[in-house]
Amino acid sequence: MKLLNKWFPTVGQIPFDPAAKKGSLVFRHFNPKKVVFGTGKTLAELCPFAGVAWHGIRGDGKDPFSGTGTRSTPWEKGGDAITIGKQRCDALFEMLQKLGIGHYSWHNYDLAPEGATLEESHINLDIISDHLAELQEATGIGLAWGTCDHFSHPRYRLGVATGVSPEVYAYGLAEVYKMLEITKKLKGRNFVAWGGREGLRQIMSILMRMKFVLERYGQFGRSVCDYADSIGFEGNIMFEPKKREPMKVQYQSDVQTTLWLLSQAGLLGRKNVKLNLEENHAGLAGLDFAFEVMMAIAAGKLGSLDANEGDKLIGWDVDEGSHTVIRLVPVMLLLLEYGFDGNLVFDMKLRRESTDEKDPFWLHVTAMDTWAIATKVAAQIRNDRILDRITEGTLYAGWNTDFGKQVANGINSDDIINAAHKYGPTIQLPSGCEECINGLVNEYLHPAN
Ligand SMILES: [Mn+2]
Repeated sequence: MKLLNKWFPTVGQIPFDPAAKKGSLVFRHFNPKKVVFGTGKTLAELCPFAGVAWHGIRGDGKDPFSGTGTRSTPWEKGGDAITIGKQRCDALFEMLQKLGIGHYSWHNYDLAPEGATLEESHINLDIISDHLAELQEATGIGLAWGTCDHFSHPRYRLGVATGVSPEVYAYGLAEVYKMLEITKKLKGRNFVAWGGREGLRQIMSILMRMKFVLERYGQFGRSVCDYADSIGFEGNIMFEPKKREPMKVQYQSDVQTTLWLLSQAGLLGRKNVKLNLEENHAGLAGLDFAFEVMMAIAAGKLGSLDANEGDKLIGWDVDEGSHTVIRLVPVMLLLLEYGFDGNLVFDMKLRRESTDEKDPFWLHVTAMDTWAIATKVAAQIRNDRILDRITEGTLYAGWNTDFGKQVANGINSDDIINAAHKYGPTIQLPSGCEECINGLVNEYLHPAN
């Protein structure tokens, strides 16, 4: 397979070379072929990474305080809009191929230019997706998921599905229909419905319309799912919680709120309706990523994950690259225990200060190594069943007694009352072991030498 090499001429294929001298741009932990102890699976299988078009190729260093980027993105120059669109695709695939990343994700207008009419936009999407199909064929890189940008254009400033305008509702839905077709054409694994501006800034502006607005949310979601079925799209339709930004409050705030909305919409029972979760979005809701993943798994609705990292000191969605191992260990424990059929999608961007051609590669290499370390640590913890010893052997041991089993199997009110009298108000409890567990995790992260 020929290595694409035009847009990042100073970077070659990134090798796995743990012995390389410090500061080298190499993988030290992500060896895709390595079978992870106790799992029977390779790191590549356990970490199904995907790169993204929006931050990965379109990101130029803008932040919420700047209208001007700081980085040169040469593929944005030198031709008409279609030529530039194709160059964006080429640059994305070159970057992914050099990193050994097997999948990508995109919004409709990340890569294809938006036209002056819907028809023109659709033609552009046809042309660009033909080019993507060729790149997929040439590199073996596949589409993780497609989605629509329903937050950038001014027409979407007051929402789409839950917005004020039936014309905008129709336009946005027609864009989704087209992007579903394109995603199917590119053999995309899944489709994401995030929404972006489905929320509010001013509570008084919606008080009298709340019921109507939430009904439109459900109707829009049903239309997306029905259309996917009608064209034979076999992937999941994944709804994505995010509590705020760009709106002050978004309706799909967190996993449990989104599950409730999907339930109200009559969509929760559909097998291919899932959730797409993101580390930084969990943080904006004041929740741990692992908690959100756990709740989605509990509901049988985990679809895919956006792999990035928020900053607890910054109040907005910073989309930093994953680099803190400890945040990912409990997530990987869940994925190893319950299985995972989605992708780890790098919805992460360079800082505005990072301007070197190599920086996107540092971003991805660091994130991939971080997930690889977390995977190996989680597999070791799981293999040792060390958490089971604490939870089953100590914390929840009472539920293994005859009385525990009797309660868990269902117990009538008379037996409950009799038991409460018998055991009385002073009941022996085990320690919660929090400090012990913290120390134990450190033992796995940093084994004593
Ligand atoms: Mn984000």
